[in-house]
Amino acid sequence: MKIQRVRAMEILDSRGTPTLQAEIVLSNGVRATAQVPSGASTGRHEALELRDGDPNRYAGKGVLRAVGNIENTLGPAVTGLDASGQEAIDARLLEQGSGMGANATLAVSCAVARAAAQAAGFPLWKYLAGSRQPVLPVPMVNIISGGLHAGRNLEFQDFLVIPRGYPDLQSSLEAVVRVHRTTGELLAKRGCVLTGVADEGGWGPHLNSNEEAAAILREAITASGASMEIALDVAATHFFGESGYRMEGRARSATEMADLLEAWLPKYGITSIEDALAEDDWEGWKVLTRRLGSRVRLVGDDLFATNPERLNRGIQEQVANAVLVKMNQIGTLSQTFDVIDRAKAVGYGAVISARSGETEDSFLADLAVASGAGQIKIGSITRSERLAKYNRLLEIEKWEL
Ligand code: 2PG
Ligand code: MG
Repeated sequence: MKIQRVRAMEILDSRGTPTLQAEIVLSNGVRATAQVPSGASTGRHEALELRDGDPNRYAGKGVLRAVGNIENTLGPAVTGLDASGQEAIDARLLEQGSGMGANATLAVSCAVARAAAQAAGFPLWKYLAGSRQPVLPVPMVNIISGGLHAGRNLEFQDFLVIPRGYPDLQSSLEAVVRVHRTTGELLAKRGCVLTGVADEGGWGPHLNSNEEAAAILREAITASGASMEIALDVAATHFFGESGYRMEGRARSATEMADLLEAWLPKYGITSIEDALAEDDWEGWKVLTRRLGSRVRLVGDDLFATNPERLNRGIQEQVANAVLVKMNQIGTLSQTFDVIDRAKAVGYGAVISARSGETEDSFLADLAVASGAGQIKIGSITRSERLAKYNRLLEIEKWEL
């Protein structure tokens, strides 16, 4: 089926910030759209997210130039191509230059895949999987937020839970919701005023220390009788400066960060730590991986930026042991699969991840299942931009797998 028409529009994400929706129409009349997410704690090595920079609209964050790039350049470049040739289409999108914006290329790339799946009569995950073995992913769910997602109330960005030992996603989510509720109750008992939610739907309390958040989370897991591991996204890039890792009133070295986290592993049952160190602290990461890599999943987000070259460097230098996968950090579906497949081939973990600014698009859920990555990070279990993905996973579990 050939691509007949491509168009795009500016929509709003979960923070009320502009983002893109693209639509593909195929020659047989099949029509599909895709919406792209946007981060707040973005890494320096992410692909370009093109914004207008016009201070009179959305403080410069409009995406009308990206809309124009889709309608005037990317769309015409792929019109007439066979929609099932994802790699050729993605290559054609990239040929138009990085100035097009990864948000623009990704919107087209995902909309094409969705249209092709529909034309083939397959659920999206089945179409995307190809010869890969699909796996329903285990969620890594945000319960307490800090960092750039919650007004810097804590330095660490995410305190998450990973359900373990449940027979299916449905029962896992029921337990996660219990932990979320119980955490809220424990916070309220301590006098935290809980008037809102953080960017990803978790609690965003003011606490005395980062460790207090881990302790409350463990207490909530016990109190709710749930079986959960704890995961952290330290997002250390965002409090790293010339003096080191600046947290709780003083600067720490990479070794001191490793000391602190190492002590927490058994104390709180932590099995996964993302961005424990900053995006360019390769030496620190080597030490950290040597010390903790056999005991805990060390996930690179800002570090790898879903970039095949950075992941390869990590593999060569034995840095981290897992990669966080965010489609908009790289800009096309084919490159995203390259990163996931490469990670899997060398025994690195892959966690398919949403952004803090999300839309109601559930593409991510299908991608996670299709890739066989086994893990997904969507944020918390409130706010519909998150639930769009969880509910899609439930639907795949119940009706499609
Ligand atoms: C992260 C993500 C999602 P952002 O750091 O892992 O939690 O945040 O989209 O703001 O980069
Ligand atoms: Mg992160």
